[in-house]
Amino acid sequence: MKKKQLETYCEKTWCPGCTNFAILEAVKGAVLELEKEGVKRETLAFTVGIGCHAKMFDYLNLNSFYGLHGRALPLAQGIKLANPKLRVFSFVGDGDVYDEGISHLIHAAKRNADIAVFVHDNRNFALTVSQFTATSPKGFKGSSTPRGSVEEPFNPLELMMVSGATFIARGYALRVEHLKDLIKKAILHKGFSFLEILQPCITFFDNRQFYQERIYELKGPFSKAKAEEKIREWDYRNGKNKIPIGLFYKVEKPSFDELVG
Ligand SMILES: Cc1ncc(C[n+]2csc(CCOP(=O)(O)OP(=O)(O)O)c2C)c(N)n1
Repeated sequence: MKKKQLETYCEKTWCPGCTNFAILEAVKGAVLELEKEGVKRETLAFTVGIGCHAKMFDYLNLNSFYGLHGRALPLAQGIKLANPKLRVFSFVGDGDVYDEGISHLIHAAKRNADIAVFVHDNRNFALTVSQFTATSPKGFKGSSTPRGSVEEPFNPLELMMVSGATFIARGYALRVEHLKDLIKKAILHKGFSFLEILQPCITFFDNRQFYQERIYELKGPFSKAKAEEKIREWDYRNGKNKIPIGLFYKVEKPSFDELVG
């Protein structure tokens, strides 16, 4: 398959310079490589929430389903149960999956649903012009918190570890090759794959410099104890610590569709 065949006729309406363009490139690269390795495009399907991230539906020519806000994951799990031969993944936003649809995220991880979740974490509700989310830093100034958010963010990787995710990784939108590898690994993993993608929002929260000064690549996966230590190295609050990216944790366990078979 040629890269062009993964494109659609839709005009791209992301902001100029949006880091979603980089994520889309990484995804296309991953799909092309998977196809070379024998994974046919017909066997891939994805769902999206609502938001800037969700336009992946408009721009990526694969089997797909546009969900409701926060509801991409039940859709993905339904598709997987109906046709277990498919490899199913979801593109979701931080507002989408850490706020509106957080219960679906926790339960999909808990039951080890065989889907991959790609979180475009720009640390705000971007499409609706910048309300704070669960990963916005304290003091974040947006349209719902003009004087600065008073809440501390949480660390979604920590939440995924206690919820039972069997694949936990973090990538950076602007390290496209590295991200492409993580996306491939997440799609190939049998079980619940969680990939948090740190994504500067050029329009509402441009933290490129912050990330670029702190991000470094891990050589994981690690044991559970070591993965937990690495996951806590940066807790989304502390501006001083380095930020590890890569695969933290991976373990094989029966997936939900196998168990209910
Ligand atoms: C139930 C519901 N509430 C609110 C909205 C309005 N809404 C549409 S997009 C959006 C923001 C999406 O933010 P996020 O999930 O972080 O994705 P991003 O746009 O940042 O990629 C909101 C609040 C909606 N569509 N449905």
